[in-house]
Amino acid sequence: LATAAVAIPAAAAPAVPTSPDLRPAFLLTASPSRDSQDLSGQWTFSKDLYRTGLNDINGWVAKSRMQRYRDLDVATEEAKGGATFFEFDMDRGAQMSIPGAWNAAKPELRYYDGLVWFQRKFRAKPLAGGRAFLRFEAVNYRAYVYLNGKEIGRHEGGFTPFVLEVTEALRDGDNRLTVGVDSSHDAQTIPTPITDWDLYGGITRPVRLVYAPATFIDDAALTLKENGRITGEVQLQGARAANQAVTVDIGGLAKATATTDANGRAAIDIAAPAKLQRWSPDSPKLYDVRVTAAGDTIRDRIGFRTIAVKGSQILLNGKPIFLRGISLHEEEFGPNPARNMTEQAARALLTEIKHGLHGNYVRLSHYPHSETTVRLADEMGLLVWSEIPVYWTVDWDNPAVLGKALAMQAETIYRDRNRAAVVLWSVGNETPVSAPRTAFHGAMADNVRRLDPTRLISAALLVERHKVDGEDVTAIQDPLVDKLDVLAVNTYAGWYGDDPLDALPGLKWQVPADRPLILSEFGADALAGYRNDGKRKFTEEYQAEYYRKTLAMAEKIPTLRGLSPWILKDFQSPRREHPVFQNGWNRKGLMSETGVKKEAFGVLADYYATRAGR
Ligand code: GCB
Repeated sequence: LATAAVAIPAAAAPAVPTSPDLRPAFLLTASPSRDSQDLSGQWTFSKDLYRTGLNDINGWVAKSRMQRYRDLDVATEEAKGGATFFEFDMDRGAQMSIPGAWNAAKPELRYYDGLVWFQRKFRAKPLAGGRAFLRFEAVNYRAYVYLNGKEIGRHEGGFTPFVLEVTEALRDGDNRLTVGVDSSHDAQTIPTPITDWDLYGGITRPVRLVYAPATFIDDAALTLKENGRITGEVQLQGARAANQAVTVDIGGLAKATATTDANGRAAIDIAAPAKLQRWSPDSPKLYDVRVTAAGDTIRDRIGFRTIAVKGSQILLNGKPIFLRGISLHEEEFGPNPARNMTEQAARALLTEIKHGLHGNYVRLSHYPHSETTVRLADEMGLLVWSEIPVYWTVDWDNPAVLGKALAMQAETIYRDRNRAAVVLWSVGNETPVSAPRTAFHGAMADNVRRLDPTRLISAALLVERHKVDGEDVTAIQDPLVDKLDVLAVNTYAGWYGDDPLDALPGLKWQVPADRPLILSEFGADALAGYRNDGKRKFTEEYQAEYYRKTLAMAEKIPTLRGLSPWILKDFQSPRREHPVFQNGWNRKGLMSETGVKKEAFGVLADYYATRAGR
């Protein structure tokens, strides 16, 4: 086929802001191995639709009556009598279980979108001469954090961790932690308010109080290189961080030593031990890694593997691999999900992929999923596509928004770069081609390449249909392909398009011959249990037939190296309001929200069972 004559706008020079490594002030990536206190449990909360706790129209008297973060025992103050009064009391507020989204917690908060204050009291026993930090795994979307009445810090971005030092503010004994959580999105947030998933405001992932010595190991990262060496870095923080001896022990098989530089950073570079077992989905071997420096020790469990692209092949540990996957939203099974990814909830989802579908891969869409999920993928053996929610559109022309995207990307990479399971960083989903958008994604891709040159870069692109020499052709017309290692497209012919299902296997595709391609999405809605002869949309039969025909179409694409159809289970979305079939649920799941398998589940499982043998 000749190349279709379509004008492609050239990418403008990207305006890349800020420091090259975008490392957050503190990472505490191995915090589960440290002395720490889990602050999960019952928190009190107070709605604040008019944001009176942050500011008030006049900013004076009413402000102090309404500031939820004051370190104040309201009942005691009231008992004194007198003129003073308050219009909040966090101590006597209603309670909610944290982590979790408020939308599922209380019926009156189902569609609440705005500011909510949360409070948790706890007792602490700080280490003499040591430091203390709060590590939030995720707050959706903005967080305003106060400890004992003092502002500790803020964070924007709903799916990435942040660490705030509280050494000064923390009391030996009783403490009052207050967090204002603002779920509202606008044209300058990532994502914007326009998506196809639910809001889920709240402190959606665990919060820990983490203790560390005055000088401590903030982070240690290791990777197996194709040249057979294990390289990485160890970062110390604190007054004695420079010039320290560092030891890295890899499961007793190998030991590396190094010395930190003036910035507290030590480079690791050793030959991989001969006995090192490579991590793969079939054999997800993880090693206990122990890092010691300046009297501090951290532990992590790390797998070692290589991932590369050669021509149109994806090579895992040097061998071609086909990605048998599915897309996943962060929604546990059940009629009223709260985004509470306990290990049990994550395991249930990943087990359906690994053992139900015979998969070896999961697309964690459309934002970084919980640390629990990614660690489980490492342990269970599922390759991971990771993405940040640069979804449909964001404000492409705005350097501040690009700055947010790069920071989110960096927070994700620093969080997950020890996870062997993660092989693909995606820089966007279905973003319509334009020069500013391509420049934005280009800057993101360059950022990823700089921060993590060991993994592959992709993006879920849109396809175009054209007439070429009178023939109907599906093609990728997107200048962003130049920045990507693996091409990926979302295709919905047979669902959103007018093509009859029987036409799908005959559709012609025109894609670059020298690059691997993944169908990052395809899918069709079906209401579990709605059945007929298969000619009607929303029936299980239609969805199953759609899968058969789309798989037949996919088989004919010579560079196809993976699939992650849309999606494992039905998920909540305010876009989906058909009163019979949807009722607020996107029904493209292969399973219902409660886990009932639809006919198409079996179609994909059978296909992957045969694919696994090829
Ligand atoms: C897409 C989006 C995904 C939607 C899906 C749909 O292309 O990437 O977020 O949920 O289509 O169901 O339309």
